[in-house]
Amino acid sequence: MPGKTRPRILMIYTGGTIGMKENPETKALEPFDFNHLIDNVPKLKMLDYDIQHYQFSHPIDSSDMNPEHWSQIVKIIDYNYNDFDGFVVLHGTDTMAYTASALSFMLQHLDKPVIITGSQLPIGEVRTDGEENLITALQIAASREVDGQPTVREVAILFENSLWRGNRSTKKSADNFDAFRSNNYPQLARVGLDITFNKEALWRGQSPGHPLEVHLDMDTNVVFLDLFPGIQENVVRHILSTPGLKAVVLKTFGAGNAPGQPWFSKAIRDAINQGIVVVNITQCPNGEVDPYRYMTGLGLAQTGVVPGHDLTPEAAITKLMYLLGKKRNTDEVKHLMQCNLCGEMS
Ligand code: ASN
Repeated sequence: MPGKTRPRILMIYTGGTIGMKENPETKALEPFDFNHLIDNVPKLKMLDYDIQHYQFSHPIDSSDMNPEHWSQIVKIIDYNYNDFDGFVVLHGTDTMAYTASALSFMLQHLDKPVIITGSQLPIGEVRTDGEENLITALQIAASREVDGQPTVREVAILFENSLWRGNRSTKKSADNFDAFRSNNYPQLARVGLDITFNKEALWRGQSPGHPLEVHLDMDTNVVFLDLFPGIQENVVRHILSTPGLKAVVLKTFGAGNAPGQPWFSKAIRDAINQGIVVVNITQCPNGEVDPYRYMTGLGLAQTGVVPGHDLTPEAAITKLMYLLGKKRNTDEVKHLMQCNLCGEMS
């Protein structure tokens, strides 16, 4: 029974730099198979865990990740849920924060750890960060409270010295080992000589004991509209009239402000009148949308734009895919975008 015996962990290998090798001709890094990865981490045997693994038949660079891959990961976790204490997903860093956010919505009532990790240098390189990340991720996935319950009961990203909530994380560096950050939420754990959990920050579900509920359909009729000074009406109108478009994440200035020109408000109002959900998040890495602070933000709220508070871009877009995939109507989507479903917003 999970919780009493040797920790049973399922590793899911999707690809990413951690398992890559250099192509001898092009010298570019390419995904490689799982055995190569495992052979390079002999220390795994020092962990007294029962570790099983599952690998994507074609490991990918995470730039190729898409909602079908997310569904595949969710199905594997669902199928093995009762047989394992925790799950470690090995994943490329480029879209890791999107996958972490998506999985947090697709795995409702999760009460086991799903720890996503990867690396900046391939596991075969002398200075790799992959070995340490993998071992720490496994230790976190195996960690239990005194009552035998898992310490982490959510989707989280382990990278370098920190454990972050998955749906609060963003990739912050293309070359530092310390590559992730959560700008609006504290670390879930600090990794130093010990792994010190921040107990108050860890997610504890609103309905403990509720069975896991998985959602596989993500609706991808969504888009980011990133504002900049000088953005043109024809560009905005073109994006908003994309056939089949159902929702837009509007990335605005500062506390949620947008140009006050009448053409802009009209373009947004026309989209909303056609049933498109428009969610306002800030371009600033830290802080949140406050639609009442400036006239330029209030104007947007008055056209019916939904404040996205302190959602990350990754969480905002995947939450919309999830809610639209559940066939929620427009009013429900607007309402739920402002509710905290699994720790994604303050
Ligand atoms: N391009 C790689 C990926 O996302 C980057 C990495 O894993 N560090 O798969």
